[in-house]
Amino acid sequence: AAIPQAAAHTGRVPARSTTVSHQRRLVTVRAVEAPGYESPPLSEEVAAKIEELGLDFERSGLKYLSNDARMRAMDRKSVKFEKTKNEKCGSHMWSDVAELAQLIRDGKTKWEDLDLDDVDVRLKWSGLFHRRKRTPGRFMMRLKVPNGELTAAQLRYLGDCIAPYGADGCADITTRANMQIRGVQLEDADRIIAGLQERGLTSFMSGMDNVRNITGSPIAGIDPHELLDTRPLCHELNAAITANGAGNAALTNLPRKINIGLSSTRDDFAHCHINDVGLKAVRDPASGEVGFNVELGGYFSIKRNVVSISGDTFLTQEQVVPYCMALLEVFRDHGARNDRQKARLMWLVEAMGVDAFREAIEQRMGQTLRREVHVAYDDVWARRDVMGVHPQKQQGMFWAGACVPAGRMHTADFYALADAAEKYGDGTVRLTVEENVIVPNVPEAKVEALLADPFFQHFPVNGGNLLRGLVSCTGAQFCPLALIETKNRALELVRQLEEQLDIPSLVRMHWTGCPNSCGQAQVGDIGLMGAPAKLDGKAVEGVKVFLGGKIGENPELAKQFEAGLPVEHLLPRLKELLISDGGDESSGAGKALS
Ligand code: SRM
Ligand code: SF4
Repeated sequence: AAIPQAAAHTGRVPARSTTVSHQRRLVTVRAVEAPGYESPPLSEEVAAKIEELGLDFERSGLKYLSNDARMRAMDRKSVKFEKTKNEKCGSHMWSDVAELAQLIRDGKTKWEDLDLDDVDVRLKWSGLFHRRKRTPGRFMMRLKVPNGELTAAQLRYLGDCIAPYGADGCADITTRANMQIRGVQLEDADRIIAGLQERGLTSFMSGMDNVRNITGSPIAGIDPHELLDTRPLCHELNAAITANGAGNAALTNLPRKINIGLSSTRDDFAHCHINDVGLKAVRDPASGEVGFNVELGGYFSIKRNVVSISGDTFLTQEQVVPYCMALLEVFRDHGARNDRQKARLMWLVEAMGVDAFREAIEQRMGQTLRREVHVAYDDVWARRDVMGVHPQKQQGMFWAGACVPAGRMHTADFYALADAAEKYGDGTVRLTVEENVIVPNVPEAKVEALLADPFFQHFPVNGGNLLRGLVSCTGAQFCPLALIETKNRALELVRQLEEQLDIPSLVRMHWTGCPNSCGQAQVGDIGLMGAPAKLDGKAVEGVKVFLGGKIGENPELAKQFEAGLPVEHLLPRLKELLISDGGDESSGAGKALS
């Protein structure tokens, strides 16, 4: 079917290289020109509908959509969030947040008196997630950390941001190798955001119907096995999508969230298979060129969990940013807006077919794309564990992967990590999608001292085989959707299991507090998902147990093994699962996992 053409971007806004140039020292990132967009002219039909609904077009999220998408967004059956966006685009919060903060500082209003949709929904466009249910008046602020790379100065700033909130302030490394800070009060938010932007970071476009943090290889640029360094592309893509962190109104009203990940080795550290757009580096056997095969549509949700399918496209490195920008426009203008459970990219790809989807992107790029490249390997590639100390491709240099238990960090941890990165490495760190941290570029002569440093006892480089593989979503401590508490419970169970069992090899245990699966339960060797359960006839916190998730070159989602297991029964059940068939308690990981 012919794809109706919406307004592609015209004109350009000047490059603002601050975000990118601030960000890096070791790798040179090209300054990015953010695309300038024009609002497509209103069709008569759309204008009449806007009038009928009494919407303010200039303020609404309809502005940059195609006329077809505008009609679908205004459909009577369209969902609540589309209505909220039609009334006022979340992009207005990029400036409104300063006004609201000032009004609160001046004592002229309180967060309780502000428009409910602004506080609880639209502020997410600025990265501010009100935790009304768990900690009313406190916000979680989600950043964007392309390729998970942070500098010591940025780490110290994040420590400074949460320090004033005392016991309410903490932070989490996320399953998208990103950072979220907690305890934030609205009256401080504009200043925190300004400080982030001064330091080459942003929180804009990190929630609701926006592109999520772009993930890459956590050992990019230092990995002896990588085909390319994913960092420049992650930074450039992030800069283009977010208009260098300032916010890009034209790409902020997507039908739903969208995840993009880039992998540079057969390890697939970015988990391309569970990203809406997975770009997997390959060397074209014919030309020798290194580019990316595209995978499309992987995602998790309450209703559907699916691994990506081939997008039958090969991209050169230069095509990555234009391809993703065109793909986002196609998603924006053609994705479903009347059912949020059917709005993720996979549904659009399935509805259009892979070839028509590629053609729609080609039309917008104005060029034909090559088809997927087939690469045959005659060996098996075991996904590497990046925790611990490993030699880099640079002679005499090492990286140290350190466990951050359940990804949780406090003010002092930020300062100590920044100090450690400067003392032993080059003053930078990488976050991983397993919620851990890597200190790169440690000269051989400093490795011993690093390992003996008390800080690395707290964030162990040689952590236990369960701790090293632990991933946990936020859970009931802060998340309104959680069915169970996760992080603290997970850590306590890991402590007990590591004390009681001898676990001879890495076990990846993924905890997720509800079926949205932010903690990626289906990816783990063992996945635990918050679910209802009964004990002695009473409703109690429970889990579904998933087993056998495979990651890396030939990924498979874990399968449900058990439902309705009360959390009280978890310790004995996990012990059972971890002890091998014939096993005594020292024989290690096994039975159900093998
Ligand atoms: Fe998520 C919603 C936390 C990664 C699927 N996710 C939420 C919210 C915003 C719910 C809410 O309104 O509070 C959670 C915020 C809790 C909090 O206070 O932290 C939340 N998601 C997270 C994080 C922080 C979990 C973590 O501990 O690391 C991750 C932040 C990533 C980031 O930096 O942007 C996070 N979320 C994921 C992932 C994993 C991934 O991206 O690989 C998934 C599954 C993969 C996917 O999206 O396909 C995921 N989150 C969801 C969903 C289900 C999406 C869907 O299509 O139905 C929701 C609910 C929604 O969007 O309606 C959700
Ligand atoms: Fe919250 Fe559920 Fe996501 Fe955990 S999986 S962070 S409980 S939405």
